[in-house]
Amino acid sequence: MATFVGEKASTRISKVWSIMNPDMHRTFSPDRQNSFVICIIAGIVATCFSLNAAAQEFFHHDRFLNGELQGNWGRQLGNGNIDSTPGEFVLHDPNDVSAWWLTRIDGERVDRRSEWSFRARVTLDEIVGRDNVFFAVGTSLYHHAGIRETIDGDNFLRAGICNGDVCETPNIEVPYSYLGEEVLVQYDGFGDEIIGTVWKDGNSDSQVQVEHFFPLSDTFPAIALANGSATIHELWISSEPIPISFLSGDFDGNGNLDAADIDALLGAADGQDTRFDVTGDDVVDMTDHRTWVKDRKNTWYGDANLDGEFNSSDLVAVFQAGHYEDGIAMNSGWANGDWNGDGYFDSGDLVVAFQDGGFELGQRTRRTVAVPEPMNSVRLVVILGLVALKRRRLTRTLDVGCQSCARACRA
Ligand SMILES: [Ca+2]
Ligand SMILES: [Ca+2]
Ligand SMILES: [Ca+2]
Ligand SMILES: [Ca+2]
Repeated sequence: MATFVGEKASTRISKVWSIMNPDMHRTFSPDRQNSFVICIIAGIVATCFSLNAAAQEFFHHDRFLNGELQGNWGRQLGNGNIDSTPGEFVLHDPNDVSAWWLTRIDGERVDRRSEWSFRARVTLDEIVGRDNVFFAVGTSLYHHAGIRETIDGDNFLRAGICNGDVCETPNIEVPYSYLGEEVLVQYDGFGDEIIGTVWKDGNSDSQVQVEHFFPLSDTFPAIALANGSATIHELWISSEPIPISFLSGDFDGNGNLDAADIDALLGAADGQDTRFDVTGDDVVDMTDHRTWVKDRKNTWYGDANLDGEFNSSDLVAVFQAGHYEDGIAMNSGWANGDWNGDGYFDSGDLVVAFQDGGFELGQRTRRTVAVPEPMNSVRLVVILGLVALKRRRLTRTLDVGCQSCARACRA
């Protein structure tokens, strides 16, 4: 069998082989050389795939709906225990500190990384052992962000690095108690910086943040608890920064419930990314879409500009955007008329919007009563008739037409 390595290379490989296999160097045949080269190439390919896999984004979100963490906390430090029930993941360590490292998720190995973003919605339940209880999220090398409450009622947030009992970390006071109160704690370790944040859901005034500069090492995500018990209600672990928002449903964390958020939710529908599960049933579907519109944003179908009202301005905006029956697949979002979430703007969206009954009713309140169906139908027929005229100065016609329609319907 012909070899496909040159003589010099063959000599070098023989030397490497003899170093690796001292008992076999005398029987190093050309076939073995080929096998060895194939192994090296296979190794390089495997390494490339491995590096590629390591480069992929990691994201995990868990609400413990089945009473368990969706994964395996592969290693534990300390003698604390986990006592979870559906929807809650309870950590308990009465006398010392315990840490749990996430090394596998659903049977898949978690790659070590230096950069992690980690959030927990947590309640510190009680101080048991010493004069304080401490809960932290971070990594198994003890880069962390943690909250601590003392028995005297002093409350602290810290972010940094601990090595054994020695911690290098800023520790700042937080002006509210954690005990019995649900808070969100976030660890962001990126570059050489660790940022810790704590806040109460929906309350931007409650945010406290601290940062610490320290070189980060490759390691696993981890959670830790000392001297008491804590309930984790929800966990997010990501290799990309998790945007902090005080609004539920503000998926991009820009501080507004906007069209980008509802379009992102729609993009995630029927998928596994439960970041977009606003109803909390671990499924992302059109119920989440509706809940976002009606409960989170508290508005009407048809409110294209999301100012809280559905009126002629919205219709003018969507027809100006020019997506109405444009025949282009899946190019429409909320702002340009796709209100039923099928990716198109067509009469189906107008039907959904007018059936919702908010046209020219102003801001929706929780007690707003939808307009009786016959009146909506009249409006819808008028609007669809106007749409049929769309090629003749459509937007101006619509603006005038919608106002006329509303006057007619009120009369
Ligand atoms: Ca947003
Ligand atoms: Ca859902
Ligand atoms: Ca509007
Ligand atoms: Ca649509």
